[in-house]
Amino acid sequence: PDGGRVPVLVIGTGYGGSVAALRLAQAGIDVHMVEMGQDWDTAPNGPDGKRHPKVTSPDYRSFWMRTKTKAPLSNFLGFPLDKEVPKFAGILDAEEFAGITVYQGRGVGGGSLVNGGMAVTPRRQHFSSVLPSVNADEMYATYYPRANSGLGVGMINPDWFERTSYYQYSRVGRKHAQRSGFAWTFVPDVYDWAYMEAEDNGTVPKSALAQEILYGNNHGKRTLPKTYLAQAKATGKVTISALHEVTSVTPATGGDYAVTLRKIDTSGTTVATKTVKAGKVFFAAGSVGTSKLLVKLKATGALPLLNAEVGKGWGENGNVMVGRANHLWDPTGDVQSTIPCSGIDNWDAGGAFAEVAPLPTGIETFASFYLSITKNPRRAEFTYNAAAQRVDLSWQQAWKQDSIAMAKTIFDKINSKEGTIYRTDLFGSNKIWGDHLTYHPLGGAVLNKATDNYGRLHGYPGLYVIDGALIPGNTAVNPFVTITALAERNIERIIATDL
Ligand code: FAE
Repeated sequence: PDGGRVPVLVIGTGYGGSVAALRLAQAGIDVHMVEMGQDWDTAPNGPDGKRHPKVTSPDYRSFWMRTKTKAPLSNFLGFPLDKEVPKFAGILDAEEFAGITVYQGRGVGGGSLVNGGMAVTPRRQHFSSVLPSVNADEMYATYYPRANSGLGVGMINPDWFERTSYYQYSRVGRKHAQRSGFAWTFVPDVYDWAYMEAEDNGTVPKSALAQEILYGNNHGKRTLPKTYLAQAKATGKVTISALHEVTSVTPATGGDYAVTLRKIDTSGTTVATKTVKAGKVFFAAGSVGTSKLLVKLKATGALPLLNAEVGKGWGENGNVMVGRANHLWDPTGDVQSTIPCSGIDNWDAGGAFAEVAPLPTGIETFASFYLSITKNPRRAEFTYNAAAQRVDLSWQQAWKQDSIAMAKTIFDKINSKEGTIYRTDLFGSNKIWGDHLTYHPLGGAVLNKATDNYGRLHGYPGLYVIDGALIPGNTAVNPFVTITALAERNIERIIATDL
């Protein structure tokens, strides 16, 4: 509502924003959410007659405002995979900083639209290193269970796992892990496992079993628009404006905040600039989105009282990718489910937790592929570059050497036991390690530093951070369950005391 006033404005519709919107609405408060990406539930189908394309055939729907695709795996068997596309408000942003490309979801539902759905609660003994200022008893008794239930987390049926050809790659991953003495575990996921079995039986349209991931799933995945956001909308108290980007937040009269928005079309052109007053504003634009906004608003004088912690404590959850070349007697399958269901846990001994990941090319590749989460201790900082009028990030690609060393505690051992080698054809020019990217940006407005212990920004009553920016760089496992659980904890306190 241009020129109007809303009691609460939420910037972003990912995990943190969706939790905030639902719980505020249930407490009787009207909430307006703004999202720079599209509402994919109402977007037209593409030339394939579907909402989202396969991972093997990216097109204009796949990337956020790029003229060339930037797939995480840039090459295959020596051939570059990326191609030119028209600039469009696509679903996956490959945001490039000097030392790292940060992949993020764009659209109503944020990262839930593009991610693998792996829904992992960190082991209790690791929690104090993830969020040192948070009471672990409360998290494990109340907020992790609440998050798991709100997200619809489930586990693969182990009998079907042993039978289906779509998880041959995971069974090979298990065999190799166990032969080298590593702990191998099933990993929970928000994908509807009964639906996936029905896909295998041929009774429903295929999604995970039809190479859909990364650029959206047409079926089966319990994304936020099907869980938290569906519930939030059902209250009748939540409205969502898609293709609206927040560009400024600054104090206004009467304790309100003036929020400036840029309405764009799907090619990124500004079609309107709007101003809205809000009683309270929740920053839920994701670790990068929230950090960029806060750093810019502090530096340009819109929110000068934000403290010096804003922009600091950013990490990439130690993400590093690698492929191994198997022997001919260890095929990983020409059909592969896109939803990973297992991992290798060497966190305590080597600082690495490796997902056994799919490589759903449609042909037998004899490759085992892994995304590792490692205990990389490096932290970067966002700063405002006044000359270029943009926010820079100080991460250096060389810092990933720490992550590579930790991942090698698993894969050097497996290679030596199996007599196998690393693949060199996945990331270009004989590169073994995918060390140029992250899927898991975390931090930049760290809990109990840039904010108080519940996400209230210092200096500005009524401004809150409630997303991955609160988490200081690492969750030891995949992050969204922890982001959701922390948001559940913080919003409960904020509703009880601030509203
Ligand atoms: P997020 O979900 O990123 O939502 C932020 C939203 O704010 C986005 O929709 C933005 O478009 C929007 N936004 C940003 N700036 C603005 C602005 N100025 N104005 C308006 N809107 C704005 O934040 N995690 C797991 O736990 N398991 C997985 O299996 C997994 N796989 C992943 C795979 C991929 C390819 C990717 C990219 C991520 C994956 N993740 C996974 C990470 C997970 O999706 C991510 O941690 C969460 O989505 C972060 O949640 P937030 O609420 O912080």
